Amino acid sequence: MRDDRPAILGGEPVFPEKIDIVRPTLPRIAQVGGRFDEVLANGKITNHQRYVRAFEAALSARFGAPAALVANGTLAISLLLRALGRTGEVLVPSFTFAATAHAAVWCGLDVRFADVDPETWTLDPESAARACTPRTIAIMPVHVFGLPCDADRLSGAAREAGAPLVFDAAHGFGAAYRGRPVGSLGDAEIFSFHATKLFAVGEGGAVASRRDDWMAKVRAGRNFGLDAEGDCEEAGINAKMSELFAIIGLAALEGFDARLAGRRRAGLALRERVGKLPGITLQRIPEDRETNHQNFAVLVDPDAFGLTRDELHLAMDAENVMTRKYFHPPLHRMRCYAEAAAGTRLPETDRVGERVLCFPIYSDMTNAEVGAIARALERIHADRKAVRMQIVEGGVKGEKR
Ligand code: T4K
Repeated sequence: MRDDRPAILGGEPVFPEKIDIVRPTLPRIAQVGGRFDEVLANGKITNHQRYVRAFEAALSARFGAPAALVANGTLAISLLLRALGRTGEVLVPSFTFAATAHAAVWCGLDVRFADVDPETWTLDPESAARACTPRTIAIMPVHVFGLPCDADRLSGAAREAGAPLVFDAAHGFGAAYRGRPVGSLGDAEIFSFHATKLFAVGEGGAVASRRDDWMAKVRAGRNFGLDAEGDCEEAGINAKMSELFAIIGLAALEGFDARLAGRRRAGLALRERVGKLPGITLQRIPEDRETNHQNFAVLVDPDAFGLTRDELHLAMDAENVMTRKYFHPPLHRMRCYAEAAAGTRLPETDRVGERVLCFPIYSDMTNAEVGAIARALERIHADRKAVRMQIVEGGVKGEKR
């Protein structure tokens, strides 16, 4: 008879070796080797040459808004915020990766946090509107896990506050809101092309905006602030993307729509299998939005599921399935934001942050992989009492993140 006990109780793990939360799909040498060879031979390897310009043109066409490539998503946010040319505070969700707020702090700006919607986990337009002050210089929501924010309602909040709406779209490449591609929403959007992203280049990022004045500043700012005469109106930084990454980006773009379709299949299959378990809640996808399934996240209700999120994380680890608590702790609970968050109450962010757990999702995920992840969860849930006892009494420890 098959031993279907959870691995944490002595059963065989559903995967023989640890599977990563992310498995980037990157172009192979056959697709990029010729161009690599060309730039390595001619030495035109950085400072916005042929392939960075071609990649930028391709992205602009995709977004329906001019794009500027930079070294990573964090610098994309910083350059954009500096281009606004104002001092004050940036309104951000606290349920996001640290870079969203850190980039503002690195520009000498203050951050202020607002709460998320309880079902979509993206910035709640009403909470954002309430949190704005006369010092708000921008509202920066995040398309968290690839689900576009409620852009139209946030746009209303931004108009009322007299502040631009700039999206942290680090997760959002390929997603859409009311038929409009992420990249063309609000006053500007920034992207990350980090290895962990659905559209992965390695390291890289972009700013997309129809505001010519901001884009001119971003373009100068990523190259030390230099103008054509060699003078600098403002002190810039080095945030250039190399030709090698641009070559990878161009090749990655070619197969992207097929990868997005694969990701959607995997996301829907995981939602179908995992979402049925008691105490597991999925991110709600409103009908007017197309997620790109950048991450597969669930909330674990400890009473209804019978285990806490942290206990499930340990039990999945024993199954050789890497899970991550993106984004816990939320930013307003981080030591570096204690002062900025003093007196701020974010009950939905706290609830989501305490319960969220991200599972592996890949663009080339197989049905067998989806099935094994679901089976692990099902059997952990079926044996939840013994699993808890094993963790508590056996002193099981694992990775904290
Ligand atoms: N805004 C938001 C909302 C963001 O999420 C991010 C970044 C940014 C802004 C800033 O964009 P960038 O400046 O990064 O372009 C990752 C990434 O470093 C970070 O880009 C990302 N968000 C954040 C959510 O997660 P870690 O610390 O979780 O990655 P790590 O090294 O623990 O790896 C996680 C998984 O990925 C493992 O399964 C291994 C796999 N992996 C990782 C790397 C680095 C690979 O397969 N290949 C790789 O090269 O941070």
